[in-house]
Amino acid sequence: MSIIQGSASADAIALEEKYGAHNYHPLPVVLNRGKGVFVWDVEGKKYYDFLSAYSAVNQGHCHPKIVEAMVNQAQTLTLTSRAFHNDVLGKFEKYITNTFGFDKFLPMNTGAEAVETALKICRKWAYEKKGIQENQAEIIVCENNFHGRTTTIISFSNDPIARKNFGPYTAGFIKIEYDNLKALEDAIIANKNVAGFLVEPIQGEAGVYVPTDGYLAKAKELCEKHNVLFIADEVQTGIARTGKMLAVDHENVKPDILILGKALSGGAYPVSGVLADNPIMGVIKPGNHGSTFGGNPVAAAVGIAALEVVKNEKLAENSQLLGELFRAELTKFITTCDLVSLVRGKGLLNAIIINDTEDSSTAWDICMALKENGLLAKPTHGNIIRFAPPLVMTKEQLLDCVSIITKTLAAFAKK
Ligand code: IF1
Repeated sequence: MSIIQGSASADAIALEEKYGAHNYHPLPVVLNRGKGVFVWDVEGKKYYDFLSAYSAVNQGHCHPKIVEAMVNQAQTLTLTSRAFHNDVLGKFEKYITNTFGFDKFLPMNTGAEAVETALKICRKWAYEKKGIQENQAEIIVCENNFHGRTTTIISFSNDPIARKNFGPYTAGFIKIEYDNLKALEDAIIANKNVAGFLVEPIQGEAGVYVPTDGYLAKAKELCEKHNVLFIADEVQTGIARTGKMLAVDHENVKPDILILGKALSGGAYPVSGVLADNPIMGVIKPGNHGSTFGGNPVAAAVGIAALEVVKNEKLAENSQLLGELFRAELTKFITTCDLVSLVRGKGLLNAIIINDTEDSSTAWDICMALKENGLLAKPTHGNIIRFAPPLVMTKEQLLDCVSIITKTLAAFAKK
């Protein structure tokens, strides 16, 4: 069960323990290979990956088309900075704007940077287009949000672990309850300086919290009515994870600003960015924003390949079908015992709620047992386990996984 002393795993963990900052508490498994829905540890044990690097590896580990695009570009030209043009960025911009139906794309690297970019665009739009007085713009955010780790983003987090002792915090944010339209309308009406509403279509970190049907569409309507930008953070929910290309597609919503990251590269490389139409993106002028690596040729080549794979392999459709099957099978199991109170999610972004207190170790212990049984998943918020496999999974593999999960859970239910 535990890591054997002197093993390759123990050695790798000891190195991180000694020389790495302790900003994570990983499951004790050391991986050195991945292919499709599988990863292998340094002892050669094979696992189903049910985290997909927090939904970055939607296309599966080391997808040959993505790796090929990356290697080819890496052997040709890796970085020019944006001081000069490169011959791949424009192609990526054309491809991604056509794919999602926007006029313009602004490329960055990590999700947090893309969120920062969206916040900056929203504020500049507020002063230059909406006519809000300088430094007065407010952006509405939701309780229990997760948008990244920068000082500004953690300023509007309400997770004490992510936030405490990192102040002073950035001003200009109003926090309201998630999935509460009245709270949104009240906040917009109470403050004439509201410029935008930043929202995750499904709250990932909060434990895969799916809002009421119609919430996103009605929130968008409210924003439109009051000239407030609807900013969708689809860093985790986007790129087919929830059974549609975007989670907002379930409600036919087109955000004013769309934030993408993670699976935009299939996990091969940090690729993120923001999409918006000309009246909004037009506020950004040379010198206002940028990044040394954003829009580099490798990122651009990888981004095109990653999106092509999603379309060619119909990953949204597969995610939708397998997600329904997964929840149906888990629901069947839940009725047989008291261990799990709920399974929820959309597409292949799902979570189960363990019937125990938030500070209990049950979810962690279950994840350790799942690991022994050949499946890797990670608890979130104490008693919630997230299940998010790569979207290239087959029906047979999913049923195999359901059997591993239900057998593991059944062993705990008896205890
Ligand atoms: C960590 C969770 C997932 C995100 C949304 C922006 C970002 C993220 C909706 C920032 C990042 C991460 C980062 C990872 C844990 C993780 C996570 F558990 F916190 F909620 F995915 F489920 N918007 N999510 O979910 O993107 O800058 O990291 O590229 O350890 O921070 P990033």
